[in-house]
Amino acid sequence: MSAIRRSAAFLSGSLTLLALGCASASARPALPPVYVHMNGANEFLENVVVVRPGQPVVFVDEDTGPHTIVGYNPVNGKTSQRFNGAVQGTPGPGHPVHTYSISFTHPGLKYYYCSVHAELAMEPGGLTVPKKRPTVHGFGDPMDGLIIVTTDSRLLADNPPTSKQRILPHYFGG
Ligand SMILES: [Cu+2]
Repeated sequence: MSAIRRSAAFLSGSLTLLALGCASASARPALPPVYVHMNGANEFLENVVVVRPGQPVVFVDEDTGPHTIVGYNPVNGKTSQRFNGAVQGTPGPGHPVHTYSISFTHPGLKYYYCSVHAELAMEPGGLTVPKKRPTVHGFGDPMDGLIIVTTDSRLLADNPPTSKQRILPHYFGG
């Protein structure tokens, strides 16, 4: 191949890359949701997940009973008006599941709990944390979780594998 033909081929490749770059900038693909599942253990299965700003977190109720997803501020104990969802239960596999979806504009830590199965209490140090309601069945941990909103790719790579699946067949129940 002559030098001219080589540079022509190179130029053609560069133009293709340039065109692809423009296409991805003008029509950015939607970020896939990150799923958090609830089941009969009265826990959020993926209780820490990491998302980018704007990326949806979808809470999926695979339990027979209802749950809520309520954001709170551990510093002042206040609950969120916007991050405040409720989902109904499902009879089991083959039946539809109910979901609650939310996304966040800014990086930060988004704490939440289920007000059916946990309650907020102030610790001696002054921070507010969820505690398991005494009458609730479970393994002792309160039903709560944390969403980390960030652009840090190392943190984003740490999501549990189950957070990629909308339905986890083996987690129906209770
Ligand atoms: Cu709950």
